[in-house]
Order: sequence, then structure tokens, then C-alpha cells
Amino acid sequence: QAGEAVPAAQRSSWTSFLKSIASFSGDLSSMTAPPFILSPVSLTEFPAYWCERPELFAAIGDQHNPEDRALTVLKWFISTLKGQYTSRNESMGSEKKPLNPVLGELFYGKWPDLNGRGQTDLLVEQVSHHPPITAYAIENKSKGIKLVGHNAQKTSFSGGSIIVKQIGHAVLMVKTPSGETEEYVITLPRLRIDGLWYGSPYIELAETSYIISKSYVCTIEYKGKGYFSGKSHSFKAVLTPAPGVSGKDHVIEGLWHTTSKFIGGPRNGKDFHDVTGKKEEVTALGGESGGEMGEFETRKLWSLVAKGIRDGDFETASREKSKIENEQRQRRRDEAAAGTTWQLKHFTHINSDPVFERLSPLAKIVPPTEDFYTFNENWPPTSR
Ligand code: HCR
Repeated sequence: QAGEAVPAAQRSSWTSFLKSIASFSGDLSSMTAPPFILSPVSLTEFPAYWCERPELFAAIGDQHNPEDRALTVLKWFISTLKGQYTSRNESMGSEKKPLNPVLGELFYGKWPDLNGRGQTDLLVEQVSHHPPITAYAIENKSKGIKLVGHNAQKTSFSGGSIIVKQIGHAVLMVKTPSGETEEYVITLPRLRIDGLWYGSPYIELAETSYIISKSYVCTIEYKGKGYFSGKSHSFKAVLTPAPGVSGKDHVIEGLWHTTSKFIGGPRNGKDFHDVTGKKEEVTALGGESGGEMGEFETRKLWSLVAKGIRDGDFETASREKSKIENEQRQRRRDEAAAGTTWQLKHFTHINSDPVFERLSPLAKIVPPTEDFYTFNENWPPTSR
């Protein structure tokens, strides 16, 4: 039955929400949705999913040759997908609509040093509000690994599903034993949000994403039910030496939210990844002196809205959300009157990323150029 997971009092607003998304394409995040589908978490917290298994991120820095590093990067990447795309279903029963970050919203965090893996630091900044663009930097200094990226989304509606094209890419930088910095361009899969009719949305990944370094090109294909294995959340990854590089191909197949195996190449038949075990949440940190959270830090900024959503007090949530939005509008008006613009704290926008321009042709990505937000390297403070 339509809307069977929707509270009876919200069925008509769910139907109108679905009608409006069906006739709309662009920025879904700013649309008003019925309370049952709201998440109390802002999109600025999502980059933490990149490091829910910090030891896998750290392991990239321990590899001694390009082939092992490329395989370890792939293993870490696949292991992030479960958190990125299924964790709201696990914790809240379905995919939800996250809080739409304000310009300049910040999130700082860390995963502490355990068992010699080194500390990993996280920094996130909302670098645009319209359209929403979130930039992030994740670094394990002691292992010489840094991930810098940004993401935005373009949404459309097709065959009863929301299709989300992810805009943006990440660059992973790894210090090799010879002291060189090896770079990887990571592109992002397309999402299909299904289950809308029933009021219990969930995500399936689709199409292809890439991980490209000067030594290896990895093509990852995503399928849902009825493809490779007939199961949801299937993927197949082919890792190939870049032109002119000698090495072996590796083929891996499985389910990104559970396990996968090598199905071709020198390790044929061996296990590849397993994310059924424990994950590790980020420890949120305050960015002000003394570890306090500033007014723009996501958990402080949205605290009353988030509490309202968690407590089912949607009147308070909506009143507090309007306060934040009105304050933002006023800020933009003041800036316009003063002839100034908002200054980003940690990132600088560039029209074309030289790393993407250099590496994307190896996977024949079109167009071979993309903008980027470079990280200003002013975090973490040395005392952390
Ligand atoms: C599409 C989405 C906002 C963007 C979220 C992204 C793409 C953000 C970057 C992360 O690395 C990965 C990620 C995971 C989320 O699944 C994805 C969100 C899912 C829903 C949300 C829409 C704006 C809200 C749609 C409203 C529905 C649930 C009715």
C-alpha cells in the first residue's frame, strides 16, 4: 500500500512531497519534507563516513608498492560505502532527509591513535549553500595519507525513483616509502533512491565510479537486484595497470555492504573485503580555543533543531530551523549592502583541478576537467 511506512497524519503531505519532486529537478535539499522523513544530522557530518574504519585508511600508508597500495585504496573505498549509503536505514529505519547546511558550517573531528595506526583528523566546511557543496579534508599525518574532496548533488526523478548524480571528486595523497606523493583521483557513484512510494526510501548505487593513479586504474561497476549476483548492492571492480606500467589485472566481485572476493587475477578465489564487523564513529571536536564549539559548528548550530526532531517536537524544530535560515538571509543582505562576500575558512575554490586533469584521461572521463576546493593546510592545530 502507498505510504504504508508513513504515519497516517503525514500521508497527504508525503504524497504532495512526492508530487513536487516528480516535477522538479535540481536541489532537493531545500524542499520542505514531512517530519517523519527528517534526519537530525547535517550533511556536513557525512564526510566522516570516509573513515569509519580508520585502520583501513591507515593501512594504505603501510604498503610498499603501487599494486598493493592500489588494492588497499580500493579495499578502504569499498568499505566506506556501507556507512555512506546504508547507515541511515540501519540507525533510523530508512533513508532520511539530512539537514541542509548553511554557508560556512563546520565540522571537526578525529579518530584517535590506536594500535599504532596513528591519529586521523577530519575537517569539513560547507563551501556553498546554493547549490549545497561540502568540502572536506581527512588526514593521517603519521602515515602520510590525506584525502581532500568536495561533493554536491544533482537530483532528478525517473520511474518512481530519485536519481542523484554526485558532483565533485576526491583526491587521495599518499607519501610512498621513496618520499614521493602518489595521487589518486576518486570519483563517486550515481544513487537511485527507491522505496519512495511506501515511505521507506533506501539507496541503490548505479553506473560506474573510478579510482585513478598514474600506476593503476580501477573501474567499479555498481548493480542492484537482478544483475551480476542477482543481489542488491552488488559491485564488480577491475583494477588494471595504467598504460605503460607492467603488472597484473585484478577482478573483484561481491556486495559492497558485506563481503567480496577476488574473481580473477593472481589472488583469484581469495577474500577481498568484509564490512560486517565493527565501525568506529568519529569523535567530534570543538574548533575554538579550549576545544569549545563555535556558533557555526554543526552540532552547536543545529542543536535545538536536532533535539526537536529527535524528540518528535517538530514545532520547535521548525521554529529553530527558520531562525537559522532567517539569520542566514540577513547575513547575505548585509554582505550585499557592504559589497563583501563570505570568506571560506579552510578551502580555496579553483576552476580546474590539475590532478584531475592529469589522471582522468587514463579512465577516459569526459569532460577531463573539474573544479576543486584546495585545502589551506591550516588544520589541525599542532597541539592536537
Ligand atoms: C541524496 C541525499 C543527500 C546527499 C547524500 C550523499 C550523496 C552526500 C555525500 C556522502 O558522501 C554520501 C551521501 C549519502 C546519502 O545517501 C545522500 C543523501 C540521501 C538522501 C539525500 C536527499 C537530499 C534527500 C532526499 C529525501 C528523500 C529521502 C525523500
